[in-house]
Amino acid sequence: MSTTSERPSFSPAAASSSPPAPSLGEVEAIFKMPLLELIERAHALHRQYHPGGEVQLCQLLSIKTGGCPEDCAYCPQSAHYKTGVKAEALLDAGQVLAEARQARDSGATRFCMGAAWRQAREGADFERVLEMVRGVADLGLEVCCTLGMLTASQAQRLAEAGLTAYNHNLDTSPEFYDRIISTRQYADRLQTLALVRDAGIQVCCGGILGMGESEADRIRLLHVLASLPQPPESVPINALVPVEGTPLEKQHPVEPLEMVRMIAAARILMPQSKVRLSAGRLALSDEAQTLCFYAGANSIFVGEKLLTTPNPETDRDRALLQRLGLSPEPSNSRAETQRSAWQSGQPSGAATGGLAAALSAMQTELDRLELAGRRRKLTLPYGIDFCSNDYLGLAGDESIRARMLQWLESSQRLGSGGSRLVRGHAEEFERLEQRFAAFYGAETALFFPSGYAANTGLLSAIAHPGDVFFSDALNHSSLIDGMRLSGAERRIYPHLNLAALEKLLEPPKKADQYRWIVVESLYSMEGDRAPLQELARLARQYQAALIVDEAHASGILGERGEGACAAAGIQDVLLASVHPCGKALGAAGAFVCGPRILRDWLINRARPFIYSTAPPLWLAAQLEAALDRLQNEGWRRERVRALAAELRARLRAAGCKLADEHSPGRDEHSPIISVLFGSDPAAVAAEKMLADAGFDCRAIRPPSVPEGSARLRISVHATHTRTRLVQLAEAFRRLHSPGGDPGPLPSDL
Ligand code: SAM
Ligand code: DTB
Ligand code: SF4
Repeated sequence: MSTTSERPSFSPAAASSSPPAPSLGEVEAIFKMPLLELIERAHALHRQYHPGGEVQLCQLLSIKTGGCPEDCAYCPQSAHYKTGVKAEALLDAGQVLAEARQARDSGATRFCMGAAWRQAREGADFERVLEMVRGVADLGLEVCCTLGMLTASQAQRLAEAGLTAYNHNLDTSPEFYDRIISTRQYADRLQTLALVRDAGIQVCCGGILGMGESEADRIRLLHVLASLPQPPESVPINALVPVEGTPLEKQHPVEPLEMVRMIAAARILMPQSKVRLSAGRLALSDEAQTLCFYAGANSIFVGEKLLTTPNPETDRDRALLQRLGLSPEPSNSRAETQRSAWQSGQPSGAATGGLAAALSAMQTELDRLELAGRRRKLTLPYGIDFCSNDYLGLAGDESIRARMLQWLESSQRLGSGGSRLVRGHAEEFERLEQRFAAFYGAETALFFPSGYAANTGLLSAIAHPGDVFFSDALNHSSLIDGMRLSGAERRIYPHLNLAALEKLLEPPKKADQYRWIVVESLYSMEGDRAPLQELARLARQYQAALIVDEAHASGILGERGEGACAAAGIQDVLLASVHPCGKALGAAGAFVCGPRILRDWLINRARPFIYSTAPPLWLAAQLEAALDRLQNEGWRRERVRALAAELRARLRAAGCKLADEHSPGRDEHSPIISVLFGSDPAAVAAEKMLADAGFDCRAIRPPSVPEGSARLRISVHATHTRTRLVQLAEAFRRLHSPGGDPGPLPSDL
């Protein structure tokens, strides 16, 4: 391996979602830094990316112990060695869930199930594992599994069951691998990791120190991990636990400071990942563990056993964290009560029950969100609006206001007085629905009180357990909630990846199984577009139907602003398109457009429609007036699209990384432009700097967008002036060159 004495030049830019892959030389330079300097740098990044001072507690359970056909030289569970670990059958799901509940009650927020398998085999055992995953997820815990190699469909099924992460370690460098394992290849490992990633499951992948590997092997392992298409969300660093009977039984214990060095380098190279101080803690002093935490470890396994080998006692771990002022990371569910119980050593039952306890649990969780920079607050609008969805500027349009005043003068009723099925119906709605159906090129339309109600109402009404939804990974939460409510199976494919979708599609299993492909025509956070015609081709080929949420396309795309569906020639497979009116139309509510039978079905089955009070009648008047503007003033649409293309170019020139840069559905004229910052604190700081410069441009953070892709989402409006665009781009330029002179803007823009 080449060596270099240069100082490391690689720096994980705070303003990017996934740092560029480092070269091997850069990894080496980081790894070989003087230890104190390395720790100092790792700690600074650790504080920046993980400001809460929290350590996640995970609990392991061996659900299928021993008798493994693989020959991993470190492993007490391999059938090749006599270690005293007996081969056992897969545990009962009930027994596993009881363990998981106990783990949760003692403060763990992640439960990891390990099976001594070369690969997970289809059949009753795999079905039982899926049942365990569903059960553990229902307990509000993060669920991780490590079951050996997987197929694509197994990864998919684990994802659907609610698996958070899959642990599959590379263990060491590709060069050293065959000295440790002969029954499988490094490439097999990488293959499963890719399938896990494709299924939308988080990747947990790390290694073991102390197996006789060289420093170069550790550097190579880190290089491989940091160069995966996306770095693993979770990186376990294990110290070999030498087990009698294994080929590595006589290995010298790893130097504690070598663990610290490995953890610090992992923290620098994968700043957003959880770095887990994993096996081998029994051999580490409290002081060595302290240094590991300082260098960037933010998770440990708790409980008196790992899979088959011993682990420190829970009380010792509790005391150590308390002494260090580190707190166990709570889950985003009800784990708060367990967290305080864990800290105090009390069983969780002591803190349960009653209004005061419930409110106090909520407050503690809110405090945690605050610390992590994720607490959401209501903020009144400020500055120049570059964040609302009022793309055409109709929300405050004078002529619409004048028409509504006229309507109010002549109208007797304001509120609707009841649901549409009970006296809340009105001629105004009937007319409105017919007019909008004609505009959107559909047979009928049904008006819902909001886009959320339309999507949840539609999806939960049309599908049943046994049906299957094929859902783009970046679909809006209202679509996700609707699919969940239906009880149908949900198969998620990576954003706009039709090859992955096609792999998931298969002919229906039974005549009465219905299959729905669910997409947005213009994605709300990325601003890119779904390929509707190709999706329709797949729907035809695999006997599925399409559902398209036109939330951000309505009023913007299409010859007349009717959205993307009408002109796409997909009516033969299109069950419904959804057109919210709170965006380009500047009002509220949403139309579900589709065949007459669908409308009749929704009137009978869509619960948000049936059980909501009908919208106020003045809303119908506002929508009539807004549609007039949309139809008569095509310049608004053209202007938004032209301004959007100009702003994109200016932002790129200002050094911004745009979320849709590599998307196959990129649309230069899309009015939604997301500028990536990666970490939450970086996005929030950028929001504040733009606010100081007079722009209202909000940070969007997980869970609204995937982890590590916090961003500022800009929306372009027909009412923006070019001067404003120039000023906004300039503000971004300053953001990217703090303190320095950003230089003049290119004159050709
Ligand atoms: N069979 C599955 C596999 O190999 O992926 C899952 C179980 S395996 C026990 C999970 C991981 O535990 C291994 O990849 C290895 O990194 C770690 N491990 C196993 N035995 C160990 C030991 N004696 N010391 C340290 N880590 C160990
Ligand atoms: C990981 O990297 N370490 C954990 C977890 N992933 C599954 C397992 C450690 C196992 C140590 C040996 C044993 O207890 O059998
Ligand atoms: Fe089997 Fe996993 Fe142990 Fe290897 S590490 S022997 S695959 S249980």
